[in-house]
Amino acid sequence: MTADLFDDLPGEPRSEAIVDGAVVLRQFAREKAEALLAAIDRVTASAPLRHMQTPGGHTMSVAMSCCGDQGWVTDTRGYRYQPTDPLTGAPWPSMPGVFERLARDAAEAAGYRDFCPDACLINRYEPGAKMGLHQDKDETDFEQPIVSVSLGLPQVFQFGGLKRNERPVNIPLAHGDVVVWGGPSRLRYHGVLRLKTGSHPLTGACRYNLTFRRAC
Ligand code: MD3
Ligand code: FE
Repeated sequence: MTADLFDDLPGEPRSEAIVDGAVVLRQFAREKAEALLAAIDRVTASAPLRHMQTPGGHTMSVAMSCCGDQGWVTDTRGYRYQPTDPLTGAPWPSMPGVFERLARDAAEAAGYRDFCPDACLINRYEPGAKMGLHQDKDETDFEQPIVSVSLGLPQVFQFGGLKRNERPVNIPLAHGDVVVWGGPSRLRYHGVLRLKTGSHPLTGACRYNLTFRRAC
């Protein structure tokens, strides 16, 4: 029981090196959380969150949207980045200033200067939603890091190896945590376990994850 009491304590901002190029910046986004969530609402008002189809014909449990010059999409034709939203045919909403500044600042804090993302994927997990182990390899330049921002309910992140069969390490990610994945960690398999039921004061019964990428 005692452990649960401390689960929700945010703690001080601090940075933890995980392995080879991956850095967790605990609480790096906490003070900007309200502004980030307001910006998510603006983006998803014109590019609605949706459950996309995998090339194998499954419906993803996570709801997704994008902003920036490029957006990541999946359908029965495959995975790819494209400049327009397939749902509306319109260009993806532009990247909010608060997104771009946070992504640059986090990359810099982790030692990656001049990160200039052209895509931000917005993931929304509701209870039961998960993302199986996968690699992010639809981008053109793997020298560019990926920055991820967690908001709302906590969720367990799984960090695997360069081969799918390597046993993953579990890393709990909380509201306000930012992770920068670069160098040799960039192509590691990763995923998130099913979101547990709960309620967060700012997001209610869900977790948002923002991932900033250089797609082209
Ligand atoms: C490690 N999202 O959108 S973020 C994804 O919580 C994705 O929504 C998860 O994996 C989420 O593709 C995890 C952390 C993350 C993102 C990209 C990575 C970790 C990564 C790329 C390489 C290595
Ligand atoms: Fe990923």
